[in-house]
Amino acid sequence: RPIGVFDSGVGGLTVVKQIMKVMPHENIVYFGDTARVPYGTKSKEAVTKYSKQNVRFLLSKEVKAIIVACNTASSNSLDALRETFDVPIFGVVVPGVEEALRSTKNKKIGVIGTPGTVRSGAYERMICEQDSEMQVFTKACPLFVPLAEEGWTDNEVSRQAAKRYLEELVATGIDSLVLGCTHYPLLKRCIGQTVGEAIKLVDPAKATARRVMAFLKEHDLLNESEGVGEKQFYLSDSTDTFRFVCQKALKHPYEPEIIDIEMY
Ligand code: DGN
Repeated sequence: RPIGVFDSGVGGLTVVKQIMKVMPHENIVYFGDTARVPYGTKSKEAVTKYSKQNVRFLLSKEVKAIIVACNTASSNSLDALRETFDVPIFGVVVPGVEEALRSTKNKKIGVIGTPGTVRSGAYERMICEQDSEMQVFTKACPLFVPLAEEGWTDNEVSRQAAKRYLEELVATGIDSLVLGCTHYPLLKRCIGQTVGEAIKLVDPAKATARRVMAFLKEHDLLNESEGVGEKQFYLSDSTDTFRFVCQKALKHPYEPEIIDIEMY
């Protein structure tokens, strides 16, 4: 059975990339809610309603586990999803928190994400639960999502936006910066150049893939057969950005299928 992955759009492909690296034999069903993107500026209620529909769709594909490859949905809706559905569901926030705690030396962590993720306070809460001496500085960077979707990942406009968004965070003295939105790894080079080498960028996707692998192994669900796992991609609307980002993130022109998510 496949692993199900969903995001509000194409950002989750950066998580698929890490799953494919760590678990190359797994079959994956991906759903990108391109009709309703962005989630990052919507209310908790709306994000939870959409996320439930996305899970129902993935369950119709008989997935064995689900990864919420969207920080906005992970930080606002994960509890509601786990209460509603009887399938193992993984978010990206907890692995991101663990990775950030491993990375920081001076106990000052920056987190960037959508307004929805920052508003939820999920990262600060979980980081400080683990270690009350941690200082967490957050900043919503909403323009990074359309920039990534437009393919403007490293030009003068993205550099200008990065400078405006990140200047204050750099001044706080953080030594680690969590890319708390699955679109942001697409802008990693631009973000890295803006904050400088002294600040380590933390991408929760890698830790998420490792966590899911450990779970599957422990429950004898890991597909360790030979060959490359089958990948299926579904979207709720137009596919243009998907094609571009898919090529960039996965280095392969996967052909997506459009479905009506309101049916689920
Ligand atoms: N990729 C989503 C996230 O990780 O929060 C957000 C994209 C969006 O909906 N703005």
